Amino acid sequence: MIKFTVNIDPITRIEGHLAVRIEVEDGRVAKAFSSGEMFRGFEVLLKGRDPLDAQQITQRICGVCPISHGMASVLAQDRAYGIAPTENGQLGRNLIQAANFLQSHIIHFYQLSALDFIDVAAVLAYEGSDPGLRELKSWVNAQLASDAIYPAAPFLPRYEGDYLRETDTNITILKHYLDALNMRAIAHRMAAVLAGKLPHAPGLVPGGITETITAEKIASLEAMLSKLRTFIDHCYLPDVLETTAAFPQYLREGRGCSNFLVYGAYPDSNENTDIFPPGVVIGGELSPLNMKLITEDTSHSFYSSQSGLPPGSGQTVPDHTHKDAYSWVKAPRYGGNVMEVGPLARIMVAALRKEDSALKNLTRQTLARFNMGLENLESVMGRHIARALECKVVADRSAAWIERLIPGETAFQDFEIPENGMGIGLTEAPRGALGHWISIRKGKIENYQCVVPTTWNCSPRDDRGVPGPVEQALVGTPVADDHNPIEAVRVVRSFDPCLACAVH
Ligand code: NFE
Ligand code: MG
Repeated sequence: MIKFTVNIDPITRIEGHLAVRIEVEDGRVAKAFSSGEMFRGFEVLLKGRDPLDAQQITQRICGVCPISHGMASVLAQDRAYGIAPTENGQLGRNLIQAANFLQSHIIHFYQLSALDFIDVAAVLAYEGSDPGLRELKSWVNAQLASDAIYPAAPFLPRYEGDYLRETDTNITILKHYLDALNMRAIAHRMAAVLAGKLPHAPGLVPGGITETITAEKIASLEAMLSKLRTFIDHCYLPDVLETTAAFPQYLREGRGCSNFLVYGAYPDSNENTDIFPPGVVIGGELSPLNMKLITEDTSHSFYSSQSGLPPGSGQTVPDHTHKDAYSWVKAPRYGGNVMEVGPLARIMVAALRKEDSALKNLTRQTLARFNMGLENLESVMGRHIARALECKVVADRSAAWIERLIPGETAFQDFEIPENGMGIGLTEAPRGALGHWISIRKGKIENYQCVVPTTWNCSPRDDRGVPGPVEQALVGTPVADDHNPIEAVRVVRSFDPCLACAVH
């Protein structure tokens, strides 16, 4: 038997510090270990602070999904204070979250993942007149001629692989790579209209949002959303499907733990359920979410706190000497089960529900068009497709939310902070189910715990030794070359890991 071990450390083109070790036997991954390589300590530094600091401090967990943390925090505080946002406040929150969501998914495909499939070297043959591509071509040429240690970063060095051969497709997607940077700026501006600024938004507060709604703001939101929707419909979604068609083997590789967890997000008073409905899929069966089943194991994580605690009474005591530990990420489990969260989970839950939803209908149409079954989505490309489909659903729905904003009506509901209280805030970040748990005692934060999407997906082994979702997805992946594990990084990146979030 031919055996080798590869340490991919760090994995680039993700957010944060992730190392993955794979043990390959006879050409396929037999074992995988995913390690979050740093400690942040947000749960520790929140203790004893004013509860209203929480939505500001937790946004600093991440520069990619600050809005998701701000949202989970204000939702937890809404519960603790016994308040709910007004209609304008709810619509405003949805739109802020949607804008942050759209930029995250677009950036994930173009800037973080597409270069696993698209050949950036194709730009060197470009003879057309697009100014962005001409500039990129001369920049790459100049970099290659320089004596820099890493010329043409972030494009080179790279793992060599079976990149797409068609020059036209490579060029089209590289052009959209450049356009995507502009889309991110537009989405940030869109969120800033309602949230004050991005990435860390001051306007997101318990009770709603602090910005007032005006006709001028509505017009500017409409103009920006329209550009994003055009890009999603005409570039992002077609590019993902075209990449899938060129790499059909990645509709088979990278299947994960096949259990899925969704908390739900984007409540809409005109609908019977959230735009992303909540639910749990275990062994192919859909069941309602039961929050009491969530616990976090720490037997393989660098914490000496008790293992298996529910987040409401969770502890975070870092211990870099902890025996058997190999990650700063805890291992959340649902009734003891390993769960994948994120776009694929949201599609699975929506598709298995009896009730119709925009997400379910779009998924069904897309699968039928490409002659695929739901099982094909449990794969590397399936996660990219799920991300693009839900991006379209959120963008389309945002147009209706903008129309329903009422100029001049309040978007904020006043409140008082109780001496003692507790609240749970559940939402869906771009990367999956996100929960914040707050307890307040004598007007200050007594305990604050976050269980974060990448904590679920990049978790290490649990108390029973069962590997986390990314570790399971890697097992079975063919890896041909120990110096060039491109197949493995394609699997990891399909989860869009954010380790800054995961270790928080
Ligand atoms: Ni730092 Fe985040 C998202 C959250 S991931 S990006 O999406 O919450 O764990
Ligand atoms: Mg935590």
